[in-house]
Amino acid sequence: MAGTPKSNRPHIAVFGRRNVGKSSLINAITSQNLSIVSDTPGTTTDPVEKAMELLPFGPVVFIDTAGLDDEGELGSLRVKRSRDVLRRTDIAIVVAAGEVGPVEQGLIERLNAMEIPFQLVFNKSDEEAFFPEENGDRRNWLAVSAKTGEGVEVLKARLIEILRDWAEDLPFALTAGLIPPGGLAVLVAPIDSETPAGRLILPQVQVIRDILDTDALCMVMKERELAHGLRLLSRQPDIVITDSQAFLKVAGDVPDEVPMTSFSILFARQKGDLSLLADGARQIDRLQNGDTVLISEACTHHTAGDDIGTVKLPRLLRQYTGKRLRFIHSRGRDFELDDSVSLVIHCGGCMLNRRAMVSRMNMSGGRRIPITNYGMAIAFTLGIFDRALRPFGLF
Ligand SMILES: Nc1nc2c(ncn2[C@@H]2O[C@H](COP(=O)(O)OP(=O)(O)OP(=O)(O)O)[C@@H](O)[C@H]2O)c(=O)[nH]1
Ligand SMILES: [Mg+2]
Repeated sequence: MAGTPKSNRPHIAVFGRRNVGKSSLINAITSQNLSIVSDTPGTTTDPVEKAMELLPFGPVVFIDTAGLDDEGELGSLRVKRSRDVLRRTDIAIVVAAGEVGPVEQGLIERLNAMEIPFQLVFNKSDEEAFFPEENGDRRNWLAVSAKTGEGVEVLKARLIEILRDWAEDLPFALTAGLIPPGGLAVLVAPIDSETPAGRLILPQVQVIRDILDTDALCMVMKERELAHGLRLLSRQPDIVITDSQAFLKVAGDVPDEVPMTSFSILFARQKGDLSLLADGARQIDRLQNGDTVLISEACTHHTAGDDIGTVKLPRLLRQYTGKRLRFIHSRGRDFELDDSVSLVIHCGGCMLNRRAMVSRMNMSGGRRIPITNYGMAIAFTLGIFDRALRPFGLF
């Protein structure tokens, strides 16, 4: 887990037709040979992600994509995968060479509709004359040559400007408003067969880092030591943050006046929209026999016996509702919705950037399908929903 997690880095994706020099341009910007380049159109077939430092800004992820004008059955699959990249794109680079036409126009319209900031780049300026006026407003296009390096420094400076704007819009810290400087948080991290050996999981690490950035203190313990740990303290903690799986035990051990919530609710607040996801959880009460629930997990870790998404959540929901429910699952980047789905339950999304999480919520909203997350669904079915949301003033 070295470096800034990918999900916290802005994602810069490069789009354009085949052979315009998208991969060459990424190599030129990063001064590395990250992507394969060739004069055969269709060299890049799948989106390729690379985490790197874009100095003087800092950590970013570059995404190289396949050409948007690819043809045939395989080609259109590639185009779809490139388009799917838009859902996690924070900043786009649109590359053209030779001419600007409907492909670029369509892309620009889509970027505008999705409110993704972008830079237009006219590549191969060493051999192609800058395109004529009738191709659109050329002032918006930056002429560069990935081959000679002409214009690349200007492009980098422009990207860094856009990145700085992006960083200003960043959502607040995970624990913002919950722990004052000098305050104390107690974190509950169960260790079971699902826990990776030798380390803590990413959400826990991120919350710890966040608390340290607040100049606050934190104590980390397993749920079994919680009651003992609280007795050792000379005062109550400002908040107890637990893994959702230990909710019930923790709610029992923590006095009612002490604020308590879960890691995944913190992520829901930072990456999405807490009240929208809370409304989604309330829809659990409306589920009927035969309804389909989509359980969506952003990471693709292998599933063990007592996996939360495939075993624990379905069990809790069936027990709570007493209904015959159908569960379907999506993993990793795949997130498709159809109208047969009555409720989406998403993981906390610690592996997704905010843009990706928001576009998933928008997709559900567009189809009027309620969406919630693991932590909220668990809290709801265990009857401690109100308590877990109380620290945020929602109850
Ligand atoms: N003259 C010139 N050639 C370039 C420039 N940039 C890229 N090329 C060449 O254009 C060809 C395509 O470059 P790529 O970087 O593979 O293009 P791409 O857009 O990634 O192509 P696909 O992955 O096939 O969609 C290669 O032969 C490059 O060497 C440039 O600025 N000037
Ligand atoms: Mg390529």
